[in-house]
Amino acid sequence: MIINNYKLCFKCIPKLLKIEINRVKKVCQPLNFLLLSPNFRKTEDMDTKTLVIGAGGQIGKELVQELCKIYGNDKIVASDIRKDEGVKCDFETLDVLDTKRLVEIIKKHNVKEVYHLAALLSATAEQFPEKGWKLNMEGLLSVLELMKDKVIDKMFWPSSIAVFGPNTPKQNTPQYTIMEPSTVYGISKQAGERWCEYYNKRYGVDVRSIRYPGLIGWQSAPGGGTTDYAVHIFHEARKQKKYECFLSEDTTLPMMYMSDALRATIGLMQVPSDKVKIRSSYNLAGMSFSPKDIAAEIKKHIPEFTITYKPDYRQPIADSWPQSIDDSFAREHWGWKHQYDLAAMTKDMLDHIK
Ligand code: AKB
Repeated sequence: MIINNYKLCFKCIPKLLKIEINRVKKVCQPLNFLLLSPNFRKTEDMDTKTLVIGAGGQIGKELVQELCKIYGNDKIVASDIRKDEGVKCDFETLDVLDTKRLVEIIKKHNVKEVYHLAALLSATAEQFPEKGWKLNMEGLLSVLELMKDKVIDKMFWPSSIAVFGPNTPKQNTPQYTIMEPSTVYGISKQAGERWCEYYNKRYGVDVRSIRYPGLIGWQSAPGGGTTDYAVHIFHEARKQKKYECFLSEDTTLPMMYMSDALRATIGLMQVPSDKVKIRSSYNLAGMSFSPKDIAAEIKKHIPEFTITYKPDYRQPIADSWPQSIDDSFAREHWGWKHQYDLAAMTKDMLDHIK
């Protein structure tokens, strides 16, 4: 794979990262005048706001609603490439690779906290590796640089179970273990984790992160992930009473209901900084199931439901990931506790999807 005339291999990744960070620095430096201008300092007296980058995505949509409920619509700014007409708070169009525009938004709204969710997920990134690497890496480095310059106080950045790879223990995968991700998405998330920890240790930035499992919710559609089948299956069960799954029947993966994921995300952002002892990213677990397990659970509510299997290019991605996760550090450090298991999640999904 060629990026900026460099062949992407494991040996040249450090070199590539250096290039990326230098590029971000180049973009950020000329913008310092914006941040230090009297006009910008004036905003320090204003109320501060929280910016959600990638607000139109599966997590972003629901996170914005939840943050608005907790803090009020006037405290939240949603941003994405395209406007989501449903948003109740301020909305700004933003391509996260456009650092100048990002700084403008931060300045305009006096943003102090950021949830940076914009990313290309596993399946899409495998189809567009350069784009996946660029979006997932450069966006993160831009925000970390702004944190280093004390423009932003706190950031949430999502990692994923994709940081693990085929050589990782599959059951009860520990926080600290062999990783070696085999997808571009996983490589970008692992590199991102290293950068988050580095910026925290070296510059003291308050960055917080979770390794999300597959997320399932009824309000927003997933896009481009390997775990997306676990959302589609509910909509097809209601509409067609059948579903063709792109993973094989016994492919067990770690999953989580969206309301648990939102509680974890906002909960981690709310705890005092000294409780956040891991600054790469926390393992987080909810439930684990295979397509066969979820189909059996759906059948309890819709007896006519049938499932067939036609594994595609997403199967090897799923096969490289853990089956269950040990999240004892999250439980110990900041009191994480999941609420939904497969049965409770299935019932709630079907109650909401008509
Ligand atoms: C994906 O399938 O790519 C995501 C993830 C597990 O990070 N849902």
